[in-house]
Amino acid sequence: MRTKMVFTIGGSIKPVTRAFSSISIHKLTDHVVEMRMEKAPVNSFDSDMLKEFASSVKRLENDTNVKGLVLTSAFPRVFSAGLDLKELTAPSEENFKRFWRAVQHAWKSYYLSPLVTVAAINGSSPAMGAILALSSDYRLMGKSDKARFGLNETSLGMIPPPWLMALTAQVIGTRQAELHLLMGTLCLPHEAKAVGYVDGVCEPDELLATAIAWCDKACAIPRQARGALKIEQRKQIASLCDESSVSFMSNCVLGTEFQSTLARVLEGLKKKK
Ligand code: CO8
Repeated sequence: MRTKMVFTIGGSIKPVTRAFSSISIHKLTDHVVEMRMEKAPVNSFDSDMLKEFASSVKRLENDTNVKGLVLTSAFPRVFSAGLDLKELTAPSEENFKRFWRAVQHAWKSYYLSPLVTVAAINGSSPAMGAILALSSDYRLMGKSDKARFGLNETSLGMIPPPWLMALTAQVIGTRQAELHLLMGTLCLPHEAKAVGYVDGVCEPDELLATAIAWCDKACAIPRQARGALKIEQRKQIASLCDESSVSFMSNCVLGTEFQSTLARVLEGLKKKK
């Protein structure tokens, strides 16, 4: 257990003791907070991180002073490496389904949040990392010749669930979604901008300030109208993310193609050392 200082928007500081802690909240402006992912080394999402992510969003929604959040990473080269690959390695069906329900819950909490959400992508952001960015109201990526952004699920042997196919098509258009999901493309920042994955690319030292400025502007739109519009635009895609999607993913992830591809991916990550 470690104690962590959590800053609330009202300026008060609450010490919170948790068994795990992968996310911290920092006040940025009167109505905007930074939600910083800080699970070393690469912000991979295991069950605990998923739970903490969803509960952090909920806590911010319950704070009447907070209107918007900027999602960031504490690590300079990685925004998020996506789901924790260890959670996907030969799980029992029961454990996998429990994990996937947590994935879906965390995603829906963020995708349907009435808060203004902006992703400030300061490094590589494959798979679930990209999904969180695509689920934000606005996304900005820092210039880099090393960072990659994209949906590489198929190259891992994972079939993107129907709600992810729909989300991708909604953001980048049907034809581009077909191409990039099929190829599992990982894009450099300027390529991600050209595809429409991100709304803007800026110098790394301007990333946070640019994200805050956009978030502040969106927070000035009347809250009820803004929130209702967002739900209307998103509820159909969110409705695809249900128990049938859990079974769909269970068939894929427990299958031999995914498990043998994953073993090669893990081997490749080890060999990098
Ligand atoms: N899970 C667990 N551990 C990971 C992951 C991961 N996703 N990614 C990296 N690591 C580990 C590495 O094994 C390494 O561990 P160790 O230090 O013990 O050897 C450590 O993190 C550091 O990794 P790197 O040395 O590779 O760090 P780099 O900064 O050089 O590179 C990258 C960072 C680019 C993120 C790179 O690690 C990478 O490409 N990782 C794999 C990313 C990936 O393919 N993720 C897919 C996850 S599956 C997923 O998210 C599917 C979502 C789909 C569905 C939608 C539902 C919501």
